[in-house]
Amino acid sequence: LNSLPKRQLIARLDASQENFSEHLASLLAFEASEDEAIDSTVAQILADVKKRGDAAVLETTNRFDRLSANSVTDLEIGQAELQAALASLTPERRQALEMAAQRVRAYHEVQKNECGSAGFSYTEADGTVLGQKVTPLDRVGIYVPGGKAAYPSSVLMNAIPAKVAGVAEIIMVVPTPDGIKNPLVLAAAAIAGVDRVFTIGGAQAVAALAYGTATIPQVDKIVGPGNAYVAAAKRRVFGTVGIDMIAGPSEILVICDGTTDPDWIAMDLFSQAEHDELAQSILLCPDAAYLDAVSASIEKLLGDMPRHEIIRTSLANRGALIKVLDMQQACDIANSIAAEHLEISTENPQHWADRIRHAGAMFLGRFSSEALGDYCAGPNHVLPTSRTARFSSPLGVYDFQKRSSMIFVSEQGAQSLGKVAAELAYGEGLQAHARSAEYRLKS
Ligand code: HSO
Ligand code: ZN
Repeated sequence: LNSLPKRQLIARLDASQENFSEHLASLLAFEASEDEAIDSTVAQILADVKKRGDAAVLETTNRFDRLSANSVTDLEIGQAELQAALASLTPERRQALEMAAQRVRAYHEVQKNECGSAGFSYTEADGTVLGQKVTPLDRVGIYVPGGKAAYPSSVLMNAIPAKVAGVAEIIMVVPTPDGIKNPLVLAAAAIAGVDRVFTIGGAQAVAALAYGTATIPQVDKIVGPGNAYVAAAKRRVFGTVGIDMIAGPSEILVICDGTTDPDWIAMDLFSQAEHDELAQSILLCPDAAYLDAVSASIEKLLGDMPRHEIIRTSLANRGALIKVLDMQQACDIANSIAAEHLEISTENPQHWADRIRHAGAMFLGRFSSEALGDYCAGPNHVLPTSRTARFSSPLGVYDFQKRSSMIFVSEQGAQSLGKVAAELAYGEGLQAHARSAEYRLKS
């Protein structure tokens, strides 16, 4: 065994290598597995719940989660039980959860005020008034995964912006195999102000929320992460309800100038790698000796991690320490990666942040570890993954709002607009449109 060559823990790349861009491309390649077998199972479950409602939800929950009940009503967790879960926490844990919630709420309150929630309107010279009205969604469903991936912090991150937006009713679903409940998840639901919680999961829960059943009310939008079945179900119900996004594995990209304690950076890379085997951790630095130091830190620290096997797999499959020419090149590469999380661990981080256009969240300076943002800095930890930061944004208050256009045309305005509209309507061959506009013209 000792004679076997020691396997490299994490790939080393140099951005000036000839084939660097191909290397990087294959590192970033992630196929959101659109498994046909999963998709057809999901299609059947959706159709079944749509047709048979509660009965189908009960049967599938019994089959997949070994949770039997006489009615879906029995699968609801009441407010008293949520409060009891909150009361069962140690004071330290409860205080931390409350502090995190309060900071996330404060951030999203500011976001609400800054993101145009008041709508707008303006008046033209002839008295015509045009504008936009912003309203919250009526009812939202939050999917919370079960088992290993049940994150109380994600309950806060999904529910609080909805609450701040003014969503009237929040329904949470959480798979509960064998009926084993996660008290921290329930406590988070209590703190966030979730209205109703059902212990159901998988495609059947997505279906119940999307179509409604006798017991589970139909929602307007479904948010929250889930496994391949949940992702496939969300894709399929999109259009009947809104969905947030289909999240891929977590990613962290660190740009370091080579002067941060290498142990800190190694641990930041671990912090995403420990989420799952497909997570991605990449470091960019102009100093090769510093990359050696981080490598040494990784070797030194990995063994102590309870989740070292997951970390090892994820670093080996999708991790990299990359030597860059200079900080500008690091920023260029960061823009092409468009990572979910970008740490800028340098002097004067704002200088480099100004050069970044694509990242779900930027963590500026040596003290801003991603872990702080995952729990309690305040901004949302639901972020665009798999390079989707090129075109999408963190989950926010705006995801729980919609906009209506407002049009008031004055009598005078109807004269000039009527002529324009009628002319174009005749051009399109639409008589009734033209007449409708012309009726309002003064003869
Ligand atoms: N880093 C995850 C969020 C999370 N981390 C939850 C810990 N708990 C999102 O990419
Ligand atoms: Zn995390």
